[in-house]
Amino acid sequence: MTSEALRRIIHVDMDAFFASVEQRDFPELRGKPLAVGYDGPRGVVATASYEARRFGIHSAQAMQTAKRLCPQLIVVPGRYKVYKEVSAQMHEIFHEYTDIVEPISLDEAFLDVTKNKADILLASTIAKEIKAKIRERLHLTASAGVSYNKFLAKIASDFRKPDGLTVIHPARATKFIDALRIEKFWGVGPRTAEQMHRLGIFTGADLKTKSLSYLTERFGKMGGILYGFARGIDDRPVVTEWERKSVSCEHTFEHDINLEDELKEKLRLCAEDLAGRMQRVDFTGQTLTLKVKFHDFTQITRSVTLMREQVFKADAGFIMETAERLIEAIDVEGHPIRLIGLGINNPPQDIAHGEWIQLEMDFKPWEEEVCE
Ligand code: TTP
Ligand code: MG
Repeated sequence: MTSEALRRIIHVDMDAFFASVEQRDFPELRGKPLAVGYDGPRGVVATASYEARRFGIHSAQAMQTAKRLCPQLIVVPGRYKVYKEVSAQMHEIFHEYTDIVEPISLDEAFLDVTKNKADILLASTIAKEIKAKIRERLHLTASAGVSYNKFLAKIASDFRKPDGLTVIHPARATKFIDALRIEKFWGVGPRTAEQMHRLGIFTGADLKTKSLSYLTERFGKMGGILYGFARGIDDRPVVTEWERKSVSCEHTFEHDINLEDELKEKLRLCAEDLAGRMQRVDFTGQTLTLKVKFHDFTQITRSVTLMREQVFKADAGFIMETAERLIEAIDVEGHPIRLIGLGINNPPQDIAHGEWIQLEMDFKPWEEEVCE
């Protein structure tokens, strides 16, 4: 086992999040099939209560279909402000144990508790405490998964829902993964799964028979990641929100600048610096922000966000081109500049996360590894 076996990672995921908050705040909704979402001709289900899920109702389903499946379905609009507040309260609990918390969505996060503020040895003890605090303080339930990397912790939290706690011990990981259906692997969406099936890959054990070059030739970067997953290897760190949200750099000048050529030259150096940083941490984002601080310490920022699927990559040329357009719109005449900064934020949604598929409840090959 590699040194990553020493890490202790927890994945926490609230149960039927939006629906549970509604049932908590409106007791008349408890025990009833409930969908949160827009109740119009084009409305979709954001989430459904567990009572509604028994009728086959699920997230992203057309609301009209959901109502056909369950005519007594109660539909309420979402209250995002409340969900955000609940999310912040969850994070307060997480931070009682560690500051290495990576939010994946409002109701889901990874925690690295290898070192923790409470000096608790077992991550499962921390997971239990977090679940208890969520119940006591927020009157909600969460499911938690514990393992030595993110891939397995995520699988573990989905293993028993709602209100589950599952531990995948390092010594048992390989056997667990061998039996795991390929659809359940992080990053394998329906299309990739189909392609895998055509290649005779149905389980983790099948995946493990394929070489690294075989997988990367067919699945690119994801192939390499899956090669590791099949062997229980996932060394992605838990990245805090602050680290993940942006990459930036600032240059303060020895003397204030007011010549356009000089300014552009400084901007170019800054763009190169930024691209280098992005490359080092493998970061892309959709928004570029320019910060300009003038000699009198007043400051302005200007941003541009790219359309849907475009991102700023570690490409100094493109960053510079965009930054130049931003700076041209600023009136620098008679306002010497003492600092410029460039930053990229707004990373695109994690594709792998978007393709995540629920683990079926009847999949229980490692009963002895389930500690509740
Ligand atoms: P999930 O954690 O995927 O779902 P959930 O918490 O409702 O249910 P589970 O018990 O299976 O974890 O998503 C969290 C919230 O995000 C969910 O309550 C509503 C919202 N959401 C959407 O708005 N659209 C979607 O397609 C999905 C999947 C979730
Ligand atoms: Mg959830």
